[in-house]
Amino acid sequence: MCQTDIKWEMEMVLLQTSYNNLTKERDQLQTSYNNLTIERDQLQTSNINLTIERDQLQTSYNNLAIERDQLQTSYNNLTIERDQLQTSNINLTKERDQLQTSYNNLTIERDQLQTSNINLTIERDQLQTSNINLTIERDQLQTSNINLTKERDQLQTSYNNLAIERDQLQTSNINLTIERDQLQTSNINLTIERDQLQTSYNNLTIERDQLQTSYNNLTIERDQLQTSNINLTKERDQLQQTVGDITKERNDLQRQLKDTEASCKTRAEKDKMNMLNNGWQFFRDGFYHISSQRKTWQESRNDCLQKGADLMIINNIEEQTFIRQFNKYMWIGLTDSETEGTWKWVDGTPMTTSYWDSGEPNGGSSENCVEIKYYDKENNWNDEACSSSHFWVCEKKFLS
Ligand code: MMA
Ligand code: CA
Repeated sequence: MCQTDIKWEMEMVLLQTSYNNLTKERDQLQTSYNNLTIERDQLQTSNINLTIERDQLQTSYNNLAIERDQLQTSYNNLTIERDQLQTSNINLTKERDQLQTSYNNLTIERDQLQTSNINLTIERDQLQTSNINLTIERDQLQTSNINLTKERDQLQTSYNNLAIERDQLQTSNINLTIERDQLQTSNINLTIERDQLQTSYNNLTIERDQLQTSYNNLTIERDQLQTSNINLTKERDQLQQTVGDITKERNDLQRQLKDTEASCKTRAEKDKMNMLNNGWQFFRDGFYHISSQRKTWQESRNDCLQKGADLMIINNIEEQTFIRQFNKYMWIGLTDSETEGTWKWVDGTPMTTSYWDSGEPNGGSSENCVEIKYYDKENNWNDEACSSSHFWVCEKKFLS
């Protein structure tokens, strides 16, 4: 072969190779063109969607701006309202506190009135009972008095009638005596003039007989009156006897009442002696018992209650001075367990007079019970944890 042919053939191979490469490149470009076309279409679609979304967001932004302005206005109004409510809340709180104070005072007053009402009711009931008994006795005495008055009046009337009758009989007796004397005189004359005056004498005899009859009748009547007088006198005496018996009965009952009262007093004295023998101390109107063991406040109180007493209540300087002389730390009946800071005695009354040691009470809610502590000082109360153990003092009022 000649050299020209070889050269041409090599060029052909080179061309073929370059043609193949170009074809590949074109195919790749074609593929990348297709991909870009797809991408462009997708971007166009996504551009359209974003435009729509942006418009919607613009609208919603405008609406939110309007809403925000409205909320700002309403926020301002609410702020004003809140300030007004705060002011009114402060005033109401003040008012409520004043009402609470006045409510507490009224509750205390009501409790005191209830106690005094109960005592008065008991006293009134006793007075009513004694009034009823006295009314019954008075009514019985009035009835017996009325009956006796009636009987006395009847006896007085019958006595007056008898006196009148007696006076009439005396008058008639005097008259008869005068008549008899005249008859005697006339008889003397008649004896002299007997024959002539026989007729007249007979008449006088008849008249005298009639007078005799009437005199006899009056005598019978008088005897009957005397009998009835005797009977009435007997009846009156029996009634007087009955009145005497009833009076005696009443006096016996009065005596029995006095004896019963005296025996009650003696029993109270005996109770007092019993307590003194059982280790109680008597001071003024009460008995006091000091324990020889130590217990918690509640256990101490239970012991007093079981003895028919309670922990001691100190109402005045005399009691405070009395209890110091025993030289012991002792629980007394004072606590603020119910409401922190409100001290109450075990009978429910609030503490008004107090003898706190300096710096006391200092235990807040962890010290709610009170003990007598430094007995060498007049002011010696200390608030203490109720669960700690101490001696204690019971008090029982003496009802004489
Ligand atoms: C104890 C306790 C308190 C009291 C103080 C007083 C240390 O605590 O009894 O109740 O107040 O003593 O010093
Ligand atoms: Ca204390």
